[in-house]
Amino acid sequence: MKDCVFCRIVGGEIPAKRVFEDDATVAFRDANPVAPAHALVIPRAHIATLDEVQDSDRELLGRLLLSARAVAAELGLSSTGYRLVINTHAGAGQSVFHVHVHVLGGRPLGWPPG
Ligand code: DGP
Repeated sequence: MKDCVFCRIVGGEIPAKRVFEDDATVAFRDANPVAPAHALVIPRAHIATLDEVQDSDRELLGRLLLSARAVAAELGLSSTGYRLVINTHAGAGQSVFHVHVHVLGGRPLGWPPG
């Protein structure tokens, strides 16, 4: 989608520090990290929120999680621990409307989240 910042990252129009990619997903460092390790995993295809994901995207959802796990390993978080977050809609903090999985780690992560 032309005016989507994450589509433009996928297309290479906006630079990002990529940490992982495959045929279905791209992962890059978050521009406003809230933890020492903070990356985003996105589908190459534009889907605005988790609520727009279709039953036919079932495999893609699995691919996003597997990519997030690979990103966590790449960032050295596999033994220390990490958290995956999908903010869905503005009320939950979603600010970019291209579905994405936050991969967070590198510091103690409190529970419940804020
Ligand atoms: P959320 O608030 O859950 O929609 O997360 C969106 C994240 O995207 C937020 O943590 C900041 C990050 N972000 C926004 N624009 C850019 C960008 O142009 N480049 C990168 N690397 N991250 C971005």
